[in-house]
Amino acid sequence: MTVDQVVIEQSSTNWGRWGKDDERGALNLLTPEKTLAALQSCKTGVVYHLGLPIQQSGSGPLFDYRGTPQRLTLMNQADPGQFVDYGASPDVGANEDVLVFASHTLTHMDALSHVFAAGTFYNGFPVDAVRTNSGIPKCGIDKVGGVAGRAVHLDLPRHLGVDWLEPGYVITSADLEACATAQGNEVGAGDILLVRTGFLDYWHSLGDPNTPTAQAGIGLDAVTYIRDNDIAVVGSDNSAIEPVPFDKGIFLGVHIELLVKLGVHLIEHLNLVELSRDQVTECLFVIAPLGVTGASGSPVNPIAIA
Ligand code: UVW
Repeated sequence: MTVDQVVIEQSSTNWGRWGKDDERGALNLLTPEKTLAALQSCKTGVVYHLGLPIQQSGSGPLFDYRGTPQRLTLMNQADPGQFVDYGASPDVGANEDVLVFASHTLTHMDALSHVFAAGTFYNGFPVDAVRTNSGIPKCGIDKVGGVAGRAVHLDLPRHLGVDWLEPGYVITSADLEACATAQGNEVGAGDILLVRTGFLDYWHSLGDPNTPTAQAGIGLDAVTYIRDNDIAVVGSDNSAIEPVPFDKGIFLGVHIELLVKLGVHLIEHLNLVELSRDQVTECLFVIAPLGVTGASGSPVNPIAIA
C-alpha cells in the first residue's frame, strides 16, 4: 500500500501568527485577561483532579511500546542509618522513590513537538534539529509553563443519553455545537475544550488492561470548530483525542491539524467522570506539566475548580 505524503499549506496554519520564533502556539490566546475572567467560572469551589493514578495497572490503558509505569524504592526503613554520615541519629530516615515512566503515560499533555509531519513541527521548526541527549530544542513541553483558563466541558455521552460513544465514532463540529447549545455553554477564544467520550468507562467495562483498538474521538471536521472558536487547548478522556481508526484513514490526522498546523496542545486520558457526575460544564482549569527540558510531553494531574 502506498501512502500519500503530507503536504502543509501554510495559509491553513497558525504559523507566524504569534511570531516566527513562537513555541507556545494557541496558548498565546490565553491572555492574563482571559485567566482573570476564568475565575468567574468558579461557583462552588469544589476542586476536581483529572489525572489518573500512575500505577502498574488498572488505572487506564497502557500502550505496550510505552511500558509499565514503575515506582521503585530508592531508600526506606530497611536501610537503617541512611543519614548517619550526615550527622543524623540512626533511627531517623526517609522514604524516596525512583519514578520510571514514559512521558506520554496515562493522563498526559502533548508538547507541540510531539508529532511532526512533512519534516516540521508547529511554526515550521525542523524535525532534524532533535538530539538524543538534549531532546527537542523547539516547542518542548518545558515551553508550556503554567496554564490557567476557562474550560468548557462537553459531555457528549450525557448529552446523547448513552454511557459512552460507540468505539470508532467520529465526533463532528455539529456534535460539539449541539452539545454546547444543549448544555447552555458559549465557547470562545482562549477557552480550553474538554471533550468527554466516555472512553474510560468503556475501558473499565471491558476488564482488559490492553488498549482497545477502536475509540471514539474528534474527527477532522471538528478541527474547524476548534479553529473557528480559537480554542487554546483540547483535552479528552480517550487515548489520542482523535478516533481510532483514524478519520478518513489519515494516520494521526487530527494530531497533525491541531499540534502541527494550529499549535493547539492536547491532553489525553483525562478523568472526566466526576465532572460528568456533578454536571460541571464550565470551570477554571489549571495545569502545569513537568518542566522537562526538550521533552515531547509530560504526565499531568490537571485541576478543575467548579
Ligand atoms: C500518539 O498518539 C502517538 O501519542 P499521544 O496519544 O500521546 O498523542
